[in-house]
This record gives sequence, structure tokens and C-alpha cells, in this order.
Amino acid sequence: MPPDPNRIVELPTRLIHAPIITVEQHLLREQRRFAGVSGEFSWLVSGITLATKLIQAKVRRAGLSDILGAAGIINVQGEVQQKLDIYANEMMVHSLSARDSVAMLASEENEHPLLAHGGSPNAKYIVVFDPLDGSSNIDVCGSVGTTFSILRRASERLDSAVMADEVLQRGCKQVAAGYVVYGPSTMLVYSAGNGVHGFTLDPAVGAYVLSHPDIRMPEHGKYYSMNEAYLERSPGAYRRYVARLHRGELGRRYASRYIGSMIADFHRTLLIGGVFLYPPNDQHPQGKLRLLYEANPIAFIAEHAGGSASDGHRRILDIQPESIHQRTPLVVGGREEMKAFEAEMAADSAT
Ligand code: AHM
Ligand code: MG
Repeated sequence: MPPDPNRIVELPTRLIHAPIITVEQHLLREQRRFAGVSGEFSWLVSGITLATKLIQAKVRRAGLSDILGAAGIINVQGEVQQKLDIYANEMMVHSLSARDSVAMLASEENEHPLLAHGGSPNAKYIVVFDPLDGSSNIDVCGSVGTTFSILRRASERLDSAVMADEVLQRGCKQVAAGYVVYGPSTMLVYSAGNGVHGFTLDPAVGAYVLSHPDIRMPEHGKYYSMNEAYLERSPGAYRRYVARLHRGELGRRYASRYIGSMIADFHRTLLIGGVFLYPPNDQHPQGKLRLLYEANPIAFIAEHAGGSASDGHRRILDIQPESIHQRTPLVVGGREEMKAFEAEMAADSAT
């Protein structure tokens, strides 16, 4: 019998068992399942994915082009800005300001928040970010990253009188947050409060593909991560805590891992467990890391993955920011490491 040209056949199962899910598909799915995740929100996130694809392309060529090295410009933190920092900032500002839902942008590289779309009432979101964290690693081919935090705007009118207050929201108010790590591969780790999901960039097709669904931070790990050179100059509770990790008092002897790039150091901590610390010290009494665009997104991701984050006294996400570039000590890790850290801090405040 000749084959029936109108016959319908089943899809091959190998094509439907493990579908490839891009970040855009993931957001569409979330949009259907959760109130508050809208089309315009997905469009906003696509501004971040576009910018970070552009940044990663430049980072990958850093050793080849004359962009490598310091531009000789000092940023608002008094540190030498590198050309890639400037480029990364411009890409974030450019991509996000093209999204109608963005009312304001605040960046590590800009002293003041930037108003977008004239503060139009239709622009509901504020995005706060560090466009290129750990940039001193670029010269040595180390991992760097971008952190971001998305906030909802509260005021109807946005003018210079209310702009700073709008940005100064506690971390628990974040609508979504995450980071991109530019390492051996480029990975986006994101949460809108419905689990933490990791998307690896497929450079051949330029798509972030879901590679790490529903990331959970192990309750304990085997590494601690901090710049130990400052430990002697940090409060006693931090020194006692690290000594306990060395002695194996938490049930295992911890080894240390630190590359001085918060996103890369945290990313390892998130995936395989442990604790990351940037304590206060005599040189940096408030620590070094910035609350709004470094500690808050990291704390948001850690909590939604089952870990926690503290400044030594409070939950990071409860801190009311007082200024845009405010610094904070940061300790973030798995449940067991954080319980032991908090016990050590409590012992100090009891005396
Ligand atoms: P940056 O925003 O200027 O790059 O500084 C932040 C970086 C973090 O990525 C990292 O955790 C820390 O600085 C390292 O600081 P230190 O060299 O004091 O250990
Ligand atoms: Mg930074």
C-alpha cells in the first residue's frame, strides 16, 4: 500500500522529554502562574539579559583589545574605574532605559540615581545594579559579574525630592534580584521570589538556557570564603567563628576558597554550600560591600535558596538604607554555618 500522505504521527518522545527552556520561556511560564509577573516585567528582565550578553562578549575579549586596564577615571567610591566598568555601566543603562516600565536606575558607577522616561507614572520599576563587580580580576583573567535588584516604585510623582527615598528601600521589598557571573561560562542566577533558577548562556545561539532549576543551598558545606588578611583587624566574634571552622567544631574541618570577586565567591557558596564573609575591619568599619546593589541581591538569592544573610546584627534584607552607596558587612551562607555565626555574634552582645 502506498503511504497515506494525510497520516498524523506522534512527536518523537526524545524531543519532548527534556525541552530546552530559555529565560524568556521561563518568565512566560512564571507570568501565567504568579500574579505580579507581567509581560512588561519580562520585557524589563530582557533588558538585563541583553546588557549582560553584550558585557560578556566584551569581557571575553578583554585580553585582546586595548580596553584592558584602567581608564584613569576615579568613580564615586574613590576607586580607579576600568574601561570595562564604564562599558558595562553604559550597556545596563542603555538597555534598561529603553524599557518603558523603568522609572529609575541606580548604579555603582553613578553618583546619583538616573531618572528614566521623565518619571512617567507608567514606569513602575527601579533597577539598582553593580554593572561589573570584582573588576580587578579582569587583568588576571578571573571571574567577574553583574548584580541587579528590581524594586517597585511607590510614589506617583518622581522628582528630585523623592527620588533618593524611592531607591532607599529595604531588601525585603525587592521584586526580583540576581546576578550574572562571567566565568568559564556565563550564568544568570535569578529569583522573583518563586525559587532560584540558573540559566547558562549558550554562546553559539546567544540564549540563556535553564541549566540549574530550583537551586537549593546545601544546609552546610566545606568551604569558607573571606579575605583572611583582614581577620586580625575584625571583631572578635569573626575571629572566634573562623577558628571554630578551622578546628572542625561544626562537624567538619573547613577549607578556604577566595578569589576576591564576590559574585564568583558567592556562586560557589550557593551551589556547593559553605559561607562567604566580608566582615567589618579597622580600615572598613562598615565592611566594603555595598548594601543596595551587592548585599541585597545576594541576600535575596540566598534566602530564596534556603540560606540566609546577615550584617552581624541584622538580617541584610531588613536594613533600612540611608544612602545609595552605603556599605555593609556581609555574612551569607547555608543554614548551619549561619546558625553558628549568629551564635558567636550573640555571645558578644550578651557580654
Ligand atoms: P568592586 O565593586 O570595586 O569590584 O569591589 C567589590 C569586590 C568584591 O567583588 C569582592 O568581594 C571584594 O571587592 C574583594 O575585596 P578585597 O580585595 O578587600 O578582598
Ligand atoms: Mg562591586
